[in-house]
Amino acid sequence: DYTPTPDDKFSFGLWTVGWEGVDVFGPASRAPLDPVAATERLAEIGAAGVTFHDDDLVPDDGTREAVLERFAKAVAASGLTVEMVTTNLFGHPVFKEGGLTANNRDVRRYALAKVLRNVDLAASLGAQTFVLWGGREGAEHGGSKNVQAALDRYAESLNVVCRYVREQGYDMRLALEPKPNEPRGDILLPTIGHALALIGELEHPEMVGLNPEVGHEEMAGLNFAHGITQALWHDKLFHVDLNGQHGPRFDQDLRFGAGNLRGAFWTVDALLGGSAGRAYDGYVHFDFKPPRVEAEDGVWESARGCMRNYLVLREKVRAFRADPAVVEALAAAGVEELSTPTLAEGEPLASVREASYDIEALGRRSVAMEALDQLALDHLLGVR
Ligand code: 3MF
Ligand code: MG
Ligand code: MG
Ligand code: MG
Repeated sequence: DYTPTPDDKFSFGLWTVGWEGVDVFGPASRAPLDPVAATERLAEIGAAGVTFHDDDLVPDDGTREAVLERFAKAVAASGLTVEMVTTNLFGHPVFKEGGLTANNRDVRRYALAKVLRNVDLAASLGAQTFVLWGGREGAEHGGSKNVQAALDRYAESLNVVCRYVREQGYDMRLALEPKPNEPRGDILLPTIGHALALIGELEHPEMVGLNPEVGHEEMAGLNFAHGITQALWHDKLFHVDLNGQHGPRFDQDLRFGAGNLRGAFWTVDALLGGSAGRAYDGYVHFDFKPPRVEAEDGVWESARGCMRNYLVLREKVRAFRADPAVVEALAAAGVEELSTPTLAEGEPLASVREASYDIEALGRRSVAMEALDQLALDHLLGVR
């Protein structure tokens, strides 16, 4: 059966099952969910970890301590791990024009202070990953944002946070979460590639990686499996937000497996390392929204569905990779040949430049990729 166990390392944000259904056209359709009750229920349904934004749990004021104490107790009793903490730099109107990259310097300083405060909180709860999603870092108007200065300020803040983590001796890494748009018209660091490039410019690039989200890349029309595979190749897949999305439209946050199911199959394959590549070993984190039409029963149904779909797909991916017909089809498609370097060790350039190539025959060669893909679909459709 597909019953999740703690070894599967599934985790959920409090804001996911706790989403009350507020959208741009209407108010809440569900009652608030007590974070303690949510934590207990997540443990019951088989999750191993829980994550949250400061604002999901505690207001940024003097009532913090008591609320935190009650939550920390509940987490300990449930057996869950607080594996990731993140800071809300997007909800309050103070961040309407950005947080770490707002034009207004006081806003930036408040945002940085809020991040540092929650880095301390994350460390105190044992979280080793701190996610930063800059949903308000961006613009709607062409001339309103000096993008080069904004990137300077983004890097400046990340450098400050990294220095602080080191000074405190925290065992913690930062993970940037790219998103192309929504809520801002255009968000800075819109894709995995943009974020990777910024990380390369930081003082401590080894401390900063990514938390890519399925829907965010697919909103930009990109292939999520390829994106996370490149992140793995750079050793930057520090965390992940799994969910579902139907192509480039508003951010749907469907449960994992809904939306682009074929993409979900290759996403699981990528997380497992594809054909003998580097695999992801972090928490399998879901960032979805139980649809607004559902009542509380539907909330838990969709949370269970995320894990179930992951486990079903994992089984299918493993069966696909182990299928002798697939091994043969991979060979026929020349997939392994790509692992052979283009030049032999020490080979002089003259030997590649002066060789003769039968480009007509090469142009006519079979690549047998439809056959390979059909095997994948047969596995996904359950007929193999
Ligand atoms: C928005 C998101 C965010 C981030 C979160 C950091 C509210 O589309 O995906 O969720 O995931 O802020 O973890
Ligand atoms: Mg999202
Ligand atoms: Mg989303
Ligand atoms: Mg997310």
